[in-house]
Amino acid sequence: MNKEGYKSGFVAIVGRPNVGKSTFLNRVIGQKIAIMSDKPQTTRNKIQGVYTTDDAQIIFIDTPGVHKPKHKLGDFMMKVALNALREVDLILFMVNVEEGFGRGDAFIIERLKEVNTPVFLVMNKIDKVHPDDLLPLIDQYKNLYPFAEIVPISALQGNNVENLVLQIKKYLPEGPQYYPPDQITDHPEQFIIAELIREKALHLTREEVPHSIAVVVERIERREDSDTVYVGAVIIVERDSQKGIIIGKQGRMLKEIGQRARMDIEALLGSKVFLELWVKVQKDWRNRLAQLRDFGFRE
Ligand code: GDP
Ligand code: MG
Ligand code: K
Repeated sequence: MNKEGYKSGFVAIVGRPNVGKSTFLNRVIGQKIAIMSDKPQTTRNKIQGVYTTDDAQIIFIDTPGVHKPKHKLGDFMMKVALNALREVDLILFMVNVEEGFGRGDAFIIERLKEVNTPVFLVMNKIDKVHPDDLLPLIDQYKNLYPFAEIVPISALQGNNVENLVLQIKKYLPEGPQYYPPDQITDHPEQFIIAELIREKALHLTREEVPHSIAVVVERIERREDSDTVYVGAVIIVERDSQKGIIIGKQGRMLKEIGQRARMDIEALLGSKVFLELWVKVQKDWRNRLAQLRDFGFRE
């Protein structure tokens, strides 16, 4: 599923509460996500939505710790959040033009200064203000941070949202479709499961394969007719020789990786697991996936 010229990448949306982040995601991706994003925030960065078209896949990520910490986990979360911000392809910093600049914004901008990732200023709720009032606000924000793009939108009414998506695509690198097109949100355990499998693969092959091998969990399904959870995952390597090592003689290595990973996943999910593993060769994945690996579970 790795088409020539296909673009894909990770985009973090940050912004004070009520600026319209969920509304924007719903507008871009569809109804289902609202349910996801209403879940209480965890320390982990989580995928809020996956937008897939014929030419691009945008994976939107929530980074809770960017916002002013409210509890003891604050420092920890901030560290996780900053790491995530470093590794995404693009950050959307969303503000509410009706409210103007606030202290929460200043806090976020300080975090943005600590990373090199390009940042868009997304000025939301333009339906609430007169266009003349927008320009001074743009100037004010421009002075605070060198935004890669400044895009005014109305997430609620949809004004300029399509254009924003176009701009986002321009900033994404060429890459694979990480998620199946029908996948809208992520399963929270997905990355941990991927890492468990990767860990077993590295360990059992005595690190004969590089650390940059990646695991993408494509499916987690709780089947209604049994208490077994079905997990389908792909181990992605860069070379045929690595594929051979992972699969092993008569598939023995892959089987062993699967068995050991399954036990860990069962402990994690608290239920029986049927784990299906594939191995896929995908050239030039190293850079992208070395980064991907770190989402959500590290630190
Ligand atoms: P979040 O906390 O950043 O996720 O913000 P929400 O998406 O939950 O939006 C907060 C409120 O702002 C909701 O009542 C939305 O309907 C409203 N809202 C979001 N975007 C817009 C917009 O473009 N225009 C107007 N007028 N209201 C908006
Ligand atoms: Mg929200
Ligand atoms: K930056």
